[in-house]
Amino acid sequence: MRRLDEEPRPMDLHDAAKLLGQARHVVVFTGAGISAESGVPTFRDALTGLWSRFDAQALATPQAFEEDPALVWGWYEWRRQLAQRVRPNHGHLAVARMAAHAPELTVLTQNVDDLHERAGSSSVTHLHGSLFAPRCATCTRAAELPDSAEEQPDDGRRVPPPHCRYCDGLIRPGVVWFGEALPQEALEAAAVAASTCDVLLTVGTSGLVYPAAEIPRLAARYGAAVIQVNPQPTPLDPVARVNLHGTAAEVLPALVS
Ligand code: BV8
Repeated sequence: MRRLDEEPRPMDLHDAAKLLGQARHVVVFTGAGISAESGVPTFRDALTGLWSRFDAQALATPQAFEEDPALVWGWYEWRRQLAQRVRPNHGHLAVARMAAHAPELTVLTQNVDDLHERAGSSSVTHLHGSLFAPRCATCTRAAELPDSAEEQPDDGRRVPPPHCRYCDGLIRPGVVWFGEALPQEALEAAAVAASTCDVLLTVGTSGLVYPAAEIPRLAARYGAAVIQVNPQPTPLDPVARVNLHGTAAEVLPALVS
């Protein structure tokens, strides 16, 4: 029996697995950290090597593309081809397995790679778009992906973006840049899922970028139990009922029987 003056035991892996096992509707909310163990640098580390002289937040903007389309397109081509070369890790695979256990499971990701889908997760909502959905910056029509067999854009190399076949505008990455609105449909689906789930598992996000960072807070306000998986503390720590300080590929498989 715990003495009254004893510190409450911090909730742990066992408590998290129990919450997930009893949940009717689980939302899994992921950030760049879930792809880190696949070899995809996290957003704040996405500027490795020659890109390290740039600031991700400055490069991921319409202004940067306006100013130097080849630099921005080269960065996204380098990231797209890196994402194509790596494989989903045990964290992505565990999320895909969770769907077999929870009566209802929604995957909301801030990531622009396709590793959740390649791990077998079926309905994935991309809040910040995708590296695999380029479109015309002028007429917004979808464009084909460049043929990856072409020379790999080296780290830090500028690559002039292709022109649109319909209006000759420039093709841009199909991601949401800073200062751009998130896709309305994705945001609404995320808000409905967060406000109706009973457990929200947030994995590998610094919880700094809005309005996506509001999702775990919304879930907690509607009474869901928030479980956080991140090796580092984040602003979401106080929102989480359980904080599991570990990596996605280590912790997530232990949460799925
Ligand atoms: C908008 C696509 C308005 C591009 C990205 C309040 C409300 C609304 C907006 C704002 C607001 N305050 C400020 C804003 C503006 C801005 C914003 O939030 N700025 C921040 C920096 C303060 N938001 C916007 O501009 C948004 N747009 O609001 O528009 C509007 C409305 C109507 C009409 C017009 C305009 C758009 C934001 C989307 C930007 N695009 N991505 C691309 O990828 O290049 S966001 C970018 O950061 C990433 O995609 C990622 O999604 C996001 C967050 O990063 P994380 O995923 O968290 O990754 P990060 O590197 O930060 O952290 C990794 C974490 O993983 C760490 O915690 C680490 O510890 C952990 N980790 C590491 N290894 C592991 C691990 N975890 C587990 N396992 C491991 N192995």
